[in-house]
Amino acid sequence: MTKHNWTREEISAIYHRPLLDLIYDAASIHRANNDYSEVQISSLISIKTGGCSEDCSYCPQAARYQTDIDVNPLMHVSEVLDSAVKAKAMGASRLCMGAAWREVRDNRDFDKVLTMVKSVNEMGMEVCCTLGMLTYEQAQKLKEAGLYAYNHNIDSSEDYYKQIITTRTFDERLKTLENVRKAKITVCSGGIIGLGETVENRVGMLHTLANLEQHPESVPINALVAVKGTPLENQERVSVWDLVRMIATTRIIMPKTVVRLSAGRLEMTLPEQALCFMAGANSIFAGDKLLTTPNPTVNDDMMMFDILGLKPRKAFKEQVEQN
Ligand code: SAM
Ligand code: DTB
Ligand code: SF4
Repeated sequence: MTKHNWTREEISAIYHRPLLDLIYDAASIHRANNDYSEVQISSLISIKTGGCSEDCSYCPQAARYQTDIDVNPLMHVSEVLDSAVKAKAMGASRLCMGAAWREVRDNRDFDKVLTMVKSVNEMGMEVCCTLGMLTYEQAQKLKEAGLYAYNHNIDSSEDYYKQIITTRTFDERLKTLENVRKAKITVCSGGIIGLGETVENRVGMLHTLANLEQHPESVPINALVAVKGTPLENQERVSVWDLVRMIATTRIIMPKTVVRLSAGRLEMTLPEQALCFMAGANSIFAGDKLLTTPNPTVNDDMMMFDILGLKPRKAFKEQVEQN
């Protein structure tokens, strides 16, 4: 049975345990609940890049910051399908399509996204989208098109959220997650560490996620990629020990959730990533690029999997009822 009434104190106590005890407990819980040799490979495609109206202070795609990215309108369906074929060939079981939108609008672009979802689903991959805020009706349309997961991060704790983003509220984030759940799409929601938040803000973020009526099926933990031109450009890189603590705590409080070691892997060594897998991470984004920033090469990742004895997880491994 998974628990949905965690207190902040309980989560904080787990986070602050002596590191080796924390890793040991998280690894034990991971092994008792999941096939620990399997890691989900998800591939990201930025289907619409930059020019976003929001002010998320970490994001290179916000129009108001001067960053060095190629701004692109919505990709053609055929280009997306070409990328999906390549992602599948490198072992990805999930394809996540990201758009730099505040919210989905009911227009021709949305119709194109629905076509992309339908086609990628027909290729036998788990299709995920991250398109900003959604109404229930839009979530239903995505579900009908074959969407498997929707990514919508809460990013930080409710208190710290206001310091990072002012153009929308934490409650609006939760409302979209509710709409996704109601439409029976699996939920992918996590956040970022290294934004200048306190440890208690991190605990607050995990508290919100672990006390949702149903745990998200996946929780991405991103380490901030500090991008030149964004307000957080000078933010110091988060310590790998903090990342391990965050992953281990997430694993302990949400035992069956897929925990994704997301942005920030490029700066990590193989042994550092190995500790994250030991502590319960069981998903990565693979491919040379995240949305706009670089990521380790597929070759390097495959070598890492070989060394660590990990294998890619197959698509549609059901776990929905267990959460
Ligand atoms: N526009 C949509 C939204 O904000 O929901 C979807 C795309 S947005 C880029 C998806 C997520 O990427 C954000 O919620 C954030 O968690 C993550 N992200 C963006 N920039 C990042 C950065 N520089 N470092 C780490 N994570 C980042
Ligand atoms: C998530 O949690 N991380 C991904 C995905 N969901 C959409 C995005 C990471 C973006 C990192 C910065 C960039 O490449 O633009
Ligand atoms: Fe826009 Fe999403 Fe970036 Fe915020 S995180 S600026 S909503 S693309």
